[in-house]
Amino acid sequence: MLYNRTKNIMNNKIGVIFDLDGVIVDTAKYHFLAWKNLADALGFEFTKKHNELLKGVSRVRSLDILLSIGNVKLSEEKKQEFLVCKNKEYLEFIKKMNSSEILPGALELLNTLDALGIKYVLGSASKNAPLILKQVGLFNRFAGIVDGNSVSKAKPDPEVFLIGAEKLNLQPEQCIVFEDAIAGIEAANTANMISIGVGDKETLEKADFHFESLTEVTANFIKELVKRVS
Ligand code: B16
Ligand code: MG
Repeated sequence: MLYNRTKNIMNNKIGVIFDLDGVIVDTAKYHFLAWKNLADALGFEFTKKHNELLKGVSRVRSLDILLSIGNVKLSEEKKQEFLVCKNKEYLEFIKKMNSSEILPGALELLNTLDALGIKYVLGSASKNAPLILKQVGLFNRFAGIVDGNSVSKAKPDPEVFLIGAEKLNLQPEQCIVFEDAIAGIEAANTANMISIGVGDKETLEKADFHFESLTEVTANFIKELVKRVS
């Protein structure tokens, strides 16, 4: 009884928007392998450090960054060809994913939010987000999905998160965003949402709160945020 009351009280006050890559799963390693193959074919080195620049960035923008690293200029037609080719290769890795690839603490946090009656949606730059969520068995857990297909402007533009707030039926100030990329934290801050950085503290210094991993996020922390928003 008390549980249900708490659930109802909290339900409408706050909502959560999760980034996908780097927060729920680590697909960056598969992006890296596919981009590296492309760089190899074009004859230049692409390192894991370079790959950091592509985190949270759209596919098209990622290719531009990659080409600038190799100082390679391509026609629009050739770029389209390479984008299709890279994604095909990336999908080969994605099709082999399963629930063992859910990042530590993610499932527990979703369970905590469910128990508190707090709704959550996805806010990812990836056009493959629905497939990835299906692969790891989380697709049906989210109240909505905003992905690279739903937006016209990529992070750091706040569009992806503002659409997320609409799906949650909440004002931006009532939303909290979990993000691993600088561009995503900037997008959340511009949207006037509570930004929570997951990963390297120095990289995510502009986040309102920071955790090394989702395993550190407690139910009490979420309850405090609910109070703060109220
Ligand atoms: P796709 P996120 C982002 O996912 C990745 O971090 C970024 O590296 C990738 O380029 C982007 O998705 C687009 O992905 O090629 O699958 O459309 O962190 O926003 O969940
Ligand atoms: Mg990310």
